[in-house]
Amino acid sequence: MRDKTIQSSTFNSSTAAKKAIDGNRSGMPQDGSCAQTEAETNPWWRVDLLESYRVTTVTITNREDCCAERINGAEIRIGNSLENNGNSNPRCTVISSIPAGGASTFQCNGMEGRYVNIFSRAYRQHLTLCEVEVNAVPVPVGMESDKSWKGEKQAEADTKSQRKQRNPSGLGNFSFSATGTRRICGLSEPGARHCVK
Ligand SMILES: [Ca+2]
Repeated sequence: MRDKTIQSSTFNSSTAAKKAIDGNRSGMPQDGSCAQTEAETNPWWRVDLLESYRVTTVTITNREDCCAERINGAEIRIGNSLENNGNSNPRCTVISSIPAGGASTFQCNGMEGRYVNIFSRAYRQHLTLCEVEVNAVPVPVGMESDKSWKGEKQAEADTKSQRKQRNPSGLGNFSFSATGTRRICGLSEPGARHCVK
């Protein structure tokens, strides 16, 4: 899956945000495979899926060496908005706890969004994520429910363009015969009377 990650701050050079999607579930930060923020208030981490998906599950691997309880109360948020860095998007769940070094899977039931955030309400604390795995399926063309992350007009243009690509006959306004040479006009197409039958 294509992706981009960012976090509210980075503890040191071996704890970059991308370490949470490096495919390594090691829970030991010294292995260099965990993302970790500075100790701060409301630390967060985000992955950009680059387009909107329906997220089925999010699996998070917690750190193993210590401090497993720091993940408690963190929220998984999914949506298309970058308001408040994406942390105001709809909430999938509040994490009660994840065992030290363990991986827990949270059901998000097809919540739609381009951004998946892990948002902690902690006070002056590190957010450490050793692996975050997002399972998602593409949103069917023309079914996007929230286009607020880009201009409405652009979204509308995109949708029309995609619809045209996937279904050249559009909404039944016109179509082409099997040979591609004969245009058949539908009732609702403006100027239909000019079509060649
Ligand atoms: Ca990792």
